[in-house]
Amino acid sequence: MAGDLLLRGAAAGRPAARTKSSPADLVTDHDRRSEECVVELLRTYRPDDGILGEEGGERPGRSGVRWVVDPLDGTANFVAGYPAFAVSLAAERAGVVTVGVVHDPCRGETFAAIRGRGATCDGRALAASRVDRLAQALISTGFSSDAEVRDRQAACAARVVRRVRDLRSSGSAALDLCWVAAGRLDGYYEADLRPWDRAAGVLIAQEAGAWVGGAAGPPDDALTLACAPAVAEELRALVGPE
Ligand code: 2AM
Ligand code: CA
Repeated sequence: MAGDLLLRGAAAGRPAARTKSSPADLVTDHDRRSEECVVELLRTYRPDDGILGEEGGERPGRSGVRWVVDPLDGTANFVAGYPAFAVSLAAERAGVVTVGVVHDPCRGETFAAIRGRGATCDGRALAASRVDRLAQALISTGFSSDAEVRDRQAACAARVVRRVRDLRSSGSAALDLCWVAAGRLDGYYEADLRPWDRAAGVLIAQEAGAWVGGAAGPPDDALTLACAPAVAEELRALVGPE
């Protein structure tokens, strides 16, 4: 339902956008309306769960389950009509993500994972890439809306692009992580993400057999990395903290 709302919004022409923390950090009425749609459904089917939404903040619950919601991941793409945006939902218990769902309304694909039970796209099991050489790897990354962080990311991307088959940037962290899960990408890394950008996609990539990690241990706001296991050490050395 939230995906249909976004698809109709994109088809209706260039949606009006306001800036948040920087000129590159955008929000539209559709971000808010998509979140309202997701929250209404969660309130109906899971009334006792808490919700953390990118647009609406924290809504406490009492069941011990909290949903982490990005109602529109890839807002800059959505505004431009570039077909790479998604709705991302993750359920966590005691801070551990147990369920992740990412819906891509443009391709009509829904990625899902339950911890310990694998990852699927529209019900079909997913398997991450087994590529074993960075020189053969198609890697994706994304850029922060913060100009100073971007400078560091551009320098890092210059190092990476010399070593890999090619470098992409979709503008949707959630979709990039799902495409690692599907083996369409051999790896993805990005600095400066927030929990709602990565929560569902990280579980989906992990459950599909990708290596996932961050600057020190699990993915965190400083670094999210998901890739074919055999290239993880080399890629992490290239994009991780110096
Ligand atoms: P968004 O579209 O929901 O903002 C692109 O590099 C990725 O980074 C997207 O997933 C985008 O999510 C995210 N992103 C961009 N600016 C961000 C910000 N200020 N805070 C959190 N995530 C951001
Ligand atoms: Ca968003």
